[in-house]
Amino acid sequence: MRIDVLTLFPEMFGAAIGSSILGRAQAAGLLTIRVWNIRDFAFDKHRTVDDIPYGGGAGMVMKPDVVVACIEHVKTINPGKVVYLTPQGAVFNQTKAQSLAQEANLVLLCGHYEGIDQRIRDGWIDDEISIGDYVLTGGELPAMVVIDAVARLIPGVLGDETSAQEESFVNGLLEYPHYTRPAEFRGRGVPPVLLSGHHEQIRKWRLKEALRMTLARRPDLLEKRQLNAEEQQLLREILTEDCNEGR
Ligand code: 21W
Repeated sequence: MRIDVLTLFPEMFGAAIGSSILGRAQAAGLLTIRVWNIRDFAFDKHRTVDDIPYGGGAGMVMKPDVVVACIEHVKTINPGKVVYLTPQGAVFNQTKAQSLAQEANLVLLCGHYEGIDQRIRDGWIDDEISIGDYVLTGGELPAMVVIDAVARLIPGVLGDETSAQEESFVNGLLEYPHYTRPAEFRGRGVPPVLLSGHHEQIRKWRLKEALRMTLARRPDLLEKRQLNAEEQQLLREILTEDCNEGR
């Protein structure tokens, strides 16, 4: 996959795309990320990228001529969908990450100030994404979030091919608790079943704890998900245990 990022703050991307997993994916030729400075496409000697809003009001708006010059140049190299990161976009989730991971090419546009001129959106943007209901200063961190979530779904990017499929959200449950050595740490043990070597009992315990965690913290996920017979039985056990708790 090739991803081109359009931003006024290209230096923000260094650590995120150069480090460990994404760096290795690029070295392996699985992923190419190129970051463009929108300011390089300005037309005047001051390299102006924004202007005051028509109709008045606070803040500045990114200029359509400059942003479109940047988009059109990048599109000669990367013909992918242009995705604008904006608080007004559809909220990003794992399903959206999976669908973007099917694309061979993506162009991510990061906004700043009050955003971009509406005509850019009307004529040059294919998709708009938010990463959640909180206010940031720009689209750069959201672009990095999208890149990270999408890149790890590309086959070969994670060391362990299966881990991206097996985890939380993919099966619709939160993860079960993890333990490593030592078997006792400051008076706290490890659930004995995990030390037993009984793989079937361990599988059942992990499924039950995943259900318990999801019920406690994300009951909305349980409502969305169909439970099979084993999961229904484990959930009934959890509910009766909780009834008796603190008795
Ligand atoms: C924040 C731009 C707020 C515009 C009232 C009047 C991209 C983002 C962003 C930003 C506004 C994402 C205002 C989650 C985010 C992003 C910068 C609205 C301010 N209020 N996902 N004017 N959260 N944020 N203008 O902030 O560009 S994806």
